[in-house]
Amino acid sequence: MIIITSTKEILSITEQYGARNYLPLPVVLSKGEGVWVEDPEGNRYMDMLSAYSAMNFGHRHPKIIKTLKDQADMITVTSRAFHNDRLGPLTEILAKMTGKEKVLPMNTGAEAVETALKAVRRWAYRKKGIPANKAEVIVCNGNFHGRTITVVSFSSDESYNKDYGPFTPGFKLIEYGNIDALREAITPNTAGLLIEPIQGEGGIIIPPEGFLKEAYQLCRENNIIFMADEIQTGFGRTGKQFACDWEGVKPDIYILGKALGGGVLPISAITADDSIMDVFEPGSHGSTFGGNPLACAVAISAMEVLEEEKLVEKSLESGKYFVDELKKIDNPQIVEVRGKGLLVGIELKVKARSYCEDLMKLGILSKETHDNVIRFTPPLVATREELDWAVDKIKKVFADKAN
Ligand code: PXG
Repeated sequence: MIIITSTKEILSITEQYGARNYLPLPVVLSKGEGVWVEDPEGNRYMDMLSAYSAMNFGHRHPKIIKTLKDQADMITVTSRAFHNDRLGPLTEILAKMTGKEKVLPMNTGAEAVETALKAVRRWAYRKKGIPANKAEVIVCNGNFHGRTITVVSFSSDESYNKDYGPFTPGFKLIEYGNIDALREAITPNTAGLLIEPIQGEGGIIIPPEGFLKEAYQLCRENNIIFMADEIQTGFGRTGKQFACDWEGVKPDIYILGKALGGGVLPISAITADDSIMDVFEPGSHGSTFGGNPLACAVAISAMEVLEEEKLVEKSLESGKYFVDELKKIDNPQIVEVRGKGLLVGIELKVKARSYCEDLMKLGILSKETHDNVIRFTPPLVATREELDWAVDKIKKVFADKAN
């Protein structure tokens, strides 16, 4: 194996052979521990992106890594042709956590979204009585639910779906957070509402207070399945176990991913009651790797860490502190500082990319979202001192930019 050790070499080889579907900041990460990551030259950065919330527990959480290693010494992948001894316990944990009767594991977030959509379509035809192939799902402008053709079929952002047609029909876009738009979009053929309780990729957009509750109520009144995409917002990210908890909403289907894998492996899932989940009979849906014992073991461990380290409460507290500190920054380019828990964005009047580049030079990794929002989503394990360190650098970047 050729070992390449310098940032320069890595950037050049990646540029040469790697597809250009991303535009990463020019930093190579080769080590991580907690909130810190390191490049091949030994420069340290604070990871304030956390792989878009996949790293809620920080890098290489010792308990999760131990579970990973121990499980690797037992059994890793079985397929679903056989049972394994890690899937059952994980389904119990997720069922109890979400208050649902059944759990269906997959791998990536997009697959979990597809799974929820399949469940809703079958439920529409078999339970609600919608005529064949007429089921409609309502989705929101600015949505991000993944990259498959069906999922990008209902994207409102061209960069996600331009020239990928023909698209999957059956989706209706409404304005995010607009209850009247939702009411008007409902027809007898509406089977489900798919929604992010806070839009992450859309620019850390928090819907008006009461919207989720009213939307859920409308779904109840019209026999529509409320699917919450908690892939980015779940597991403490917003200061509650799930972002829907902020409004006391218990979705009919939870869509989970990212942090479920403990920052180690991809694993996703949907949870729902039998009345929905029983539309899947053997053979009707699945995945080779979905529910594999390695990923399940890691997920169990991650869920234990979430509870043992009280990360939900910690996120709420740290998030409040962090947002309050950011709000103290007095800069004419800032439109708004907003967030819940440690899902935080600074909206700017200008493009955010150069701010992220300047932050990187000071040792902070963050990423712009929707051009003009700097996103800060540090691992939930970040300490007060670490957040203070970050706030200091963020203030410095804004001060330097102002000059
Ligand atoms: N739903 C939400 C709310 C997400 O943020 C997905 C679904 C899809 O998850 P997977 O595991 O299929 O990526 C996400 C993912 C990217 C990218 O590079 C994805 C996300 C955020 C930023 C970049 O595709 N979120």
